[in-house]
Amino acid sequence: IVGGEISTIDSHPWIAAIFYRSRNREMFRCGGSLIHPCWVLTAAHCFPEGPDTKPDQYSVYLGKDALNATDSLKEQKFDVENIILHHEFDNSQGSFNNDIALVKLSGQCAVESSSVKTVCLPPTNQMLPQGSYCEIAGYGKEAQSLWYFSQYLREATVQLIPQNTCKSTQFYGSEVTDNMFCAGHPEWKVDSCKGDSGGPLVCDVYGKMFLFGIVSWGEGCAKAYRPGVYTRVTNYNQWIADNTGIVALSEG
Ligand code: 4AZ
Repeated sequence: IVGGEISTIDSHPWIAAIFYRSRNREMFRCGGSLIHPCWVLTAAHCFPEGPDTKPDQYSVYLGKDALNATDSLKEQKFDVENIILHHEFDNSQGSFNNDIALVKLSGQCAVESSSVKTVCLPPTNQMLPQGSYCEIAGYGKEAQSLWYFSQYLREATVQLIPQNTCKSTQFYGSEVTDNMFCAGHPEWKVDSCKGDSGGPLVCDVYGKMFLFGIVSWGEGCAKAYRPGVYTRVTNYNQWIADNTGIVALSEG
């Protein structure tokens, strides 16, 4: 997160930290969001092995304030039973269309606490007013030029950018599909960045937070006319239901 502030997991208790294990070393890979005690929603590009992704090389932490420290009173750690990538995820043109994936936690799944809670999926047709403010959070880099991730969970407020604006040639043109939306800062000082991928963009609807976006891509971080691009979660309620049985609020 660029231009944000240190946060605590209790204010974003649905955040998951996904780690990749190779030769007994665990490396932070991506963020994610707990949408059900057994399911984390994240980005498909977090699994560059594609269809060959091996679930047993991944683990998921919930309730984590800091990447490089363990708080055994708050944290819950899980092995991964299954990873479902969207079959139409397409990165051949570097475009990240359908950048969405589901991670199934193994065993008893998440136990709710002050630092571990699920986030709600918005109803399919839930629109947000243009210029709405939403929150992003993650353990990603604080500036594009840094080589290390943030030690602590960070959060920031971004503003939704009208679809036509983000599809204009001054912005991303046709790289932005209807499965994506853009959010940023009027002076380009706030953005998601490398390491925030897969994590949540949540917006307040009548006093309740809903997961509207998944951090997906962008050209650099906090660059003028190059805002963060997010997977449009409301386009995938059917896909999520088909793969997990979870139904978005007020549809079922
Ligand atoms: C990345 O490389 C990445 N500014 C994530 C988010 C953004 C750019 C890059 C958005 O994971």
